[in-house]
Amino acid sequence: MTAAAWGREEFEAKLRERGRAYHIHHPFNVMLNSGRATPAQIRGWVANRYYYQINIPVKDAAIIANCDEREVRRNWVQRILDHDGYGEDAGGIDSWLRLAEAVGLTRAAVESLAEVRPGVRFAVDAYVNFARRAPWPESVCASLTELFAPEIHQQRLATWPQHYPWIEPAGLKYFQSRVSLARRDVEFGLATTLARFRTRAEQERALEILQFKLDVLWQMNDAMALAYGVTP
Ligand code: AHQ
Repeated sequence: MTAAAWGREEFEAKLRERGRAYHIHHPFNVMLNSGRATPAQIRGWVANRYYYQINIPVKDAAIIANCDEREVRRNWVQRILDHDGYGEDAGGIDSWLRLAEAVGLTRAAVESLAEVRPGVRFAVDAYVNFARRAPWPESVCASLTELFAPEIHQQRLATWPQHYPWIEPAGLKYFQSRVSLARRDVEFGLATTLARFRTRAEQERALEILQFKLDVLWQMNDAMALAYGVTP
């Protein structure tokens, strides 16, 4: 006897419950946002997270390549422009390089990827390769870790200026931009996931996919904690 599908509200609640495994709770991130990080740990985090940032539009392009629905592509293409830039807007990747300069790194050093730890690279590559081969609704579902992203960006904006006065405030522009963009992204991603994962088995699969992406983010923090330490 197959279990009955959850209603929309219950399914959404189950997705949101997974927020307890979001990387906002990882000791490395807690250290960053509680003011205990050294400049070297912050520089390591910025240089490593750059690899994630430059791969987001690659991941999103893979989703579009797998998607045969024009309306979905029309929506999703904005995410690529948000990161790569469009017209006068230099985009989120450029903002991340601005953050790199604000924490005392050079653009060239960060763009060289020389500092990217193997565990970070493998986690990010796992996410991009997942999006390349999975049906596009599964990759939409994987992006739903952004349900929890506005909080982490707001936490940085609320804590970094007083904890890290040595970081040039202009460098925090990326976090500011993501608060509203993450909310916009999630509106479409959540509606699509709730609509496309209908049976109980599909809904359980959606939770598995979200957990995979939560593990990607958690593993990135594990690798950085190993490389740079977690200051108690
Ligand atoms: O800056 C982030 C971003 O643009 C995205 C896109 C989205 C996706 O498609 O998987 N996920 C994501 C995330 C961003 N920032 C992370 C952070 O901690 O700064 C959080 C991350 C996410 O929650 O998945």
